[in-house]
Amino acid sequence: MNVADLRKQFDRLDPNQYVTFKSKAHDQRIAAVLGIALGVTFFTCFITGLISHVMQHPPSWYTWPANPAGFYRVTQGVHVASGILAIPILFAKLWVIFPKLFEWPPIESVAHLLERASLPPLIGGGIFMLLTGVANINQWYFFPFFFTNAHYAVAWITIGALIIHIGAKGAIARNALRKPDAAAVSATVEQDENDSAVTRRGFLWGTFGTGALLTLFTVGQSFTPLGKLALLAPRRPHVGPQGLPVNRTALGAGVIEAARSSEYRLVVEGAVGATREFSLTDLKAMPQHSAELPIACVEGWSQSAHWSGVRVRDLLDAVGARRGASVRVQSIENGLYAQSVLNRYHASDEDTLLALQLNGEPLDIDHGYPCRLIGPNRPGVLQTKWVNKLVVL
Ligand SMILES: Nc1nc2c(c(=O)[nH]1)N[C@H]1C(S)=C(S)[C@@H](COP(=O)(O)O)O[C@H]1N2
Ligand SMILES: [Mo]
Repeated sequence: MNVADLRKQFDRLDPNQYVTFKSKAHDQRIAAVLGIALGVTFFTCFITGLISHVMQHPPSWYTWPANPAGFYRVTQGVHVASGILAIPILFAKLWVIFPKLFEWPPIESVAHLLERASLPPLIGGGIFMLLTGVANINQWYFFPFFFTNAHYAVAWITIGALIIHIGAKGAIARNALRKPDAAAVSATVEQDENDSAVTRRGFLWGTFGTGALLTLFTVGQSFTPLGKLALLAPRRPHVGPQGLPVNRTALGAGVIEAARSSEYRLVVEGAVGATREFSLTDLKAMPQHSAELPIACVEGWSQSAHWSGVRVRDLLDAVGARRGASVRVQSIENGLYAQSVLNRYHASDEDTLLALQLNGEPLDIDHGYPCRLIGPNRPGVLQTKWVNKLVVL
């Protein structure tokens, strides 16, 4: 048997003899448009996700600032919104390119091999990221791994595969978008009109329309002017005690008794071993400050509120701590989010408070009574509730 014969045998395996794809949506131009939309949403989601990660798990070489106060609220809102928007676009793209899985021969060159090899991590990673992200904002932990680490690691794999994919497919997409010569366009338009199934344009409208509706009915979870429309979001930003959602309740954290006890004391441990205790009455007797600051949960909801209480830096001054020290803030409870660290910018910021009041009322126990940390430009998870100890580091 010679090479030509072998080739013939090989071509006989071509699956395209058995399968046909009729939809007009299996089209290079549509694939290119969706690819660009997907690239933009994925990169937006990736960058904002990195910001979120750096803030929640600060690396030793970077100290993140306390200003602008609402920065994290915006980046995390955009992170969740761009992830949600990517969902219909990803599934539409997978549908459009599905016939490519049957391409024959399966591998034509080294570049082609590389491009094909990047597909499983790209598709698998993309689906994984969106699925775990949606599960997380719904606090639905059906998976056996720790969300934060897995979501972060797979993000790198996905974005790496995406970069390879763009490198391999960028030129093809550009051509597909440039091409339409008049004859081809009129031919396809005619074809579309003759076809009772979905047209190319209809398919794109359907995809982006779905994305727009999903966004419209969720983005209000952080963009409060649309708060009432956040019907598909797990939280609406106005719903909760004192006009603010609750992440973990006092009952859930098992702190009700300790938080309401007359024995409650805030312990402030100075660096030089100077330690002072404050009762709630002591805290109320100190100078009170107010700040308008958001709670911006990593899960995508956020809401601004009016907080009053004692400046953390005043408490640090009371134990003679040096300005520029960082501080560990501890809660009565000892769950996963029972402590957080204030870096030197956050500890000394005039708006970083141990809040005693929220929106003009004594703090609700679910929001952290008797006192909770609230500071500018912090992920919600680091706004520790039911605080009973500050340790100068
Ligand atoms: N002690 C303690 N503080 C906590 C939490 C917690 O589980 N325990 N959850 C955090 C998270 S994830 C968020 S988003 C905010 C929400 O504050 P809120 O419940 O007052 O709205 O509280 C933070 N403070
Ligand atoms: Mo949160």
